[in-house]
Amino acid sequence: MSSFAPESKGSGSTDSSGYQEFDKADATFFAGIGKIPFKPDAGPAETMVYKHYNPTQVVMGRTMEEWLRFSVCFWHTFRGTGADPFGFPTLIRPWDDGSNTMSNARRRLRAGFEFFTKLGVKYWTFHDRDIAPEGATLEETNRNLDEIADLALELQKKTGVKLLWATSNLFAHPRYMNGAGSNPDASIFAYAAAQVKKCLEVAKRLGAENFVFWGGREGYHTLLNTDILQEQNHLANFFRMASEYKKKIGFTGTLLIEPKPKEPSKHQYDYDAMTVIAFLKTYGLDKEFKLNIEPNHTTLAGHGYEHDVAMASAFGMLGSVDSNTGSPDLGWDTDQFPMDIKNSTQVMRVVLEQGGLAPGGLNFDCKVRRESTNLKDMFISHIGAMDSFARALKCAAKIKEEGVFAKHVEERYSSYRSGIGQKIDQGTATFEELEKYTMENGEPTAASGQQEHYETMMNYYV
Ligand code: XUL
Ligand code: CO
Repeated sequence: MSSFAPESKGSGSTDSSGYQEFDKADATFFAGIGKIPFKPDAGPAETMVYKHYNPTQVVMGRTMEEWLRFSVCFWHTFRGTGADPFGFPTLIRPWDDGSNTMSNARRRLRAGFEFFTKLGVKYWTFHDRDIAPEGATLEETNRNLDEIADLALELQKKTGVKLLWATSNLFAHPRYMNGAGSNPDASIFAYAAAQVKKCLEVAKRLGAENFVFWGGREGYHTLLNTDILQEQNHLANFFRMASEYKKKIGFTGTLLIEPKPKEPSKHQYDYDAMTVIAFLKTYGLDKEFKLNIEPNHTTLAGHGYEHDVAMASAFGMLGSVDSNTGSPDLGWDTDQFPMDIKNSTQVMRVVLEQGGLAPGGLNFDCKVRRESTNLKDMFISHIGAMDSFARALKCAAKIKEEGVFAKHVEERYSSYRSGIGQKIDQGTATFEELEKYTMENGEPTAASGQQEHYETMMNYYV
């Protein structure tokens, strides 16, 4: 069984036998598993039910489904094999023969839509190369993508599942080893542009609500061979052209950039939320793009879990969230399912505060552990994460409704509501005035930050 290899060429090899039963249009991929029910009184070991996520339950004026906008990602859940640098695939799916053929791609897609439907999520996401194999030429690759997009459209219509976002894989193929939009070779820049052009067209056809750019190899390993200013100028031109083409074809989805500080590049240009916001503002692109924040990337950048979500939102730039988590005791992108309710409550506090995520959502850019080999584990992982976020939504709503945090934070900044503070806040104070104020008023009294008081309040809610 070969592993997921987006770079492997050709779609002409013949499928191995034994998979024909899954080729039928009405094939069942998850036999014995029905639609996951809401069962609030379920016991601890009943993990194939929702105990908190009740899509129609109204919280602060909207249904849970409207607030949470869950999405399943195709790459981890239907292309992940569990292979790692030390071992072979462990996640062998009965419908997947491991080949990079079109019939295997169709089987995976049908399995995907059965999974989304049984799980009860309304959205999915994909990279162009996850769903359709690369051909020997760009023309053949585009034909493959079109053919699979036809099937995706049919399955979307049949199930009502919608596309949260699409993205181009500009990092797996060897041609992109030195980057795509920041590549030192213009012909590779051109190839990447052609790939994104096609993917934008497919995204439009499938009604994608957003389009994501993750700068997989947009960065450098050594400054000895890199012109960092030229590379970022080129990258900005790449984004400008994408935004122009989006408008030209009438694609209305939001363009999103997903920050990540490292992996695979030693340093990536889209390091974290503030770096991306500064980049977009520097190049005059901040009205055309928003951010897709992935908390595992945030923690890799050395920040707290919810830092980038809060930072992007504070600047009106939070578009969507790749809701996953790292392992706090490991230093890499483990893409685990988010099960920590305190973390997800912090995210949902920001989401409530900004009035929702739409047209973005909570996309599970997560993979089951390579040891979680049952088909049921695919469900349990998503159910557990969805329940965490449903609980988080309820906690965040209670925090907002009771307003205790808001009141305490407001008090902390109350000196800015009148007098000299108000002048600072409004930007009308001067250094001379502040010197005079300080001389007249003497040494100020520093107030306690009361971190433990706030942490204890948080524990009351979670
Ligand atoms: C990689 C990652 C990507 C993006 C989409 O770390 O998060 O899967 O979400 O390219
Ligand atoms: Co991601």
